[in-house]
Amino acid sequence: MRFLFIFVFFEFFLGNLFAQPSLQPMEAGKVVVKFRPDAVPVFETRLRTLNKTLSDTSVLITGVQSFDRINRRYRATNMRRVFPDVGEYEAKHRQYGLHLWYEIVFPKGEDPEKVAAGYSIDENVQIAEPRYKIRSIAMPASTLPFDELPNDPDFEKQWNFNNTGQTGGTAGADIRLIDAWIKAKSLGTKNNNVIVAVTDGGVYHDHKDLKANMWVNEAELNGKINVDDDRNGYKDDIYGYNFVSRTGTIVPEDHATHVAGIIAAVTNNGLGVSGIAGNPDEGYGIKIMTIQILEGDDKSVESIGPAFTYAADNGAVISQNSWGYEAPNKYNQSDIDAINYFINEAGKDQHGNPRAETPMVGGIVIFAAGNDRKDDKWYPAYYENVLAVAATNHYGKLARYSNFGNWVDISAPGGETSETNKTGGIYSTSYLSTNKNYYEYMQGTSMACPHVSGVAALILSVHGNENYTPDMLRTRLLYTATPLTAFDPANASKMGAGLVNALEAIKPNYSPKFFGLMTDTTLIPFTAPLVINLAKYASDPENDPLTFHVQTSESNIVNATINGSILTIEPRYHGNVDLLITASDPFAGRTTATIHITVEQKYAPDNLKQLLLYPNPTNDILWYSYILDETASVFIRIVNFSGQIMFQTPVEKRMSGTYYNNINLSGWTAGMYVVQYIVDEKMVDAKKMMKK
Ligand SMILES: [Ca+2]
Ligand SMILES: [Ca+2]
Ligand SMILES: [Ca+2]
Ligand SMILES: [Ca+2]
Repeated sequence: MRFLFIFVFFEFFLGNLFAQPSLQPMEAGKVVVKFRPDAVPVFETRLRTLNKTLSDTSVLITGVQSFDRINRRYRATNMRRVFPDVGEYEAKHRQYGLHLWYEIVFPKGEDPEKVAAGYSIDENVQIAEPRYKIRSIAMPASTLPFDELPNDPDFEKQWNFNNTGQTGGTAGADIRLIDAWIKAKSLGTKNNNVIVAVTDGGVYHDHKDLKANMWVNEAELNGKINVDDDRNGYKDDIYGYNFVSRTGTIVPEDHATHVAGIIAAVTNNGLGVSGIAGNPDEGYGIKIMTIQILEGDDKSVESIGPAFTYAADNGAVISQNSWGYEAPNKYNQSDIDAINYFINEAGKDQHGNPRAETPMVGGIVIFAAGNDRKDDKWYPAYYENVLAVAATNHYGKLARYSNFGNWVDISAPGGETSETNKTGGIYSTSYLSTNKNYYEYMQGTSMACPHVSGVAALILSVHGNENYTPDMLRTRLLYTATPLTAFDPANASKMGAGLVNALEAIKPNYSPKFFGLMTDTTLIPFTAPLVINLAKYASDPENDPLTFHVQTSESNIVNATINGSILTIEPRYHGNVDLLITASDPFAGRTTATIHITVEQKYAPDNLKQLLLYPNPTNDILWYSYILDETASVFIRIVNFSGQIMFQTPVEKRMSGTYYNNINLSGWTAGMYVVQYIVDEKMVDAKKMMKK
């Protein structure tokens, strides 16, 4: 019912965008401020002694005069940390400045934007903003109750996984899941520690088709009620945490349970539906952590941030999010800070080291694009560091409700249901208070998003290890997506990389190879650089795009640079040098080859002018070298900028060759000098030199 209400409300809103009064997409009576680091110790000390409760009505007085003036003006009654102190991870949270965020409470009649503006002028405050409301990205569900639980043949309803045209859609407009499972089985599993944080309403963790794949905090399961048994800062967090009620009691809901089932309903258990990464018997079993930030008709968590830090600090590496702010162009910076914390710190312990057997170091955050059928800035999906997911129908076309635009990263099946055809929706686990082990059809980008989270989990369960990074995962998801140009030419360019493709995404990566690149020593003249197009000598089994890198054993003999695939080797000096060339694909597949170069000793008269200085600038010792191509009289001279001679070597008759020596400049006045190279009484080269 909650979702029906939201839907009707937004239809109304969209049709009257400019005629209606403002939506007030903000929480009443609250603003969020970020203090300057030097202001916070005062507040921390003061708040410890204040002992205020949130029901207090007296004005908040902290002893910081400028701040208290604003508290009086808006009759602020309390403040508290947005990110609570959670013990062993507190130090890491402080590195991210999360302790600087406070929520300030004031009477609900005040306009939060005005109050935020009022606080933002205080010298102690860096940022002050209203708390923008969030909503589940849900669509009205078309329900199809079952009298008795179906057996696994309900996989037939899951066209999104394997579309044979069974629902009247287009065969092949699916995520290639059957082929992916076959491939995963042949590859074997590498990691059973993939935890996906379903950040949503509460997941019904006792659902018969989900229970085996729920994350369980064993210390709390076997611990004492109202005690934080594992000392992670949260009491009784067995399956995750309810950030709305601030308790461990998850309140099960249909939407979150549906989302969780798409990712990890228990596959092949003779019951109900399949989940993308839900088959522990085959080794690609993953765990769902339920992070409840929405509850009932209108209750949502006041501060999203701790939902992300909790998930990261307790082992999740994939954050699944089918929610967004109520209005476009709005977001809270504290939420964005927490999303970045998840991306950087998931898979790491409190010291920043990889967690034991983590499938990835760092996290990926995946968001539904939203159901407004608009190209607007819908945060957090719009935020560039997260993956934004648009929805397709069973024809592989942009679903009629889906947001779209060049900010969308990828698409996945979200389905479409109508009164006459419910089977075009996405069928998954759900929850009714009267039928707890429920299944139903739903539609929305809310349903599309967990397809990407599920495929991400499948990739990590097959390939994940301590060297796997979020960049590799993100690249793999986007790079292997099925282009939508064939299914929906009109909209394909606004639907990101294409339709998520589980088969291509879990294929192992093979490293590129070099072939035909010269391995014998190559003699190059002193006069001209050698240019090699490395793309002609390297290939990747999957035709992945390659990036090249070069490392030089002796940078004073050649200067080697790479621009795209073009390697340029500029001679500087005669001698031998090895160039180590690396070709890398986007998934950490790499190969190396060594090129041996000899720069010819014989040089043309033009190259006589070879005076080299090192280091430059210098503190004391200056090394110099020069090249001589025929027998001659030679000396080196240093002059200051007034032309005064400061130093001169004896004039010596020398054979052709390379000479070097050093001069001790300690005690010289700092400044600019010129080093001159004089051959048979002619100055053939001069270089500026800086004495520090
Ligand atoms: Ca705990
Ligand atoms: Ca407990
Ligand atoms: Ca099942
Ligand atoms: Ca490759």
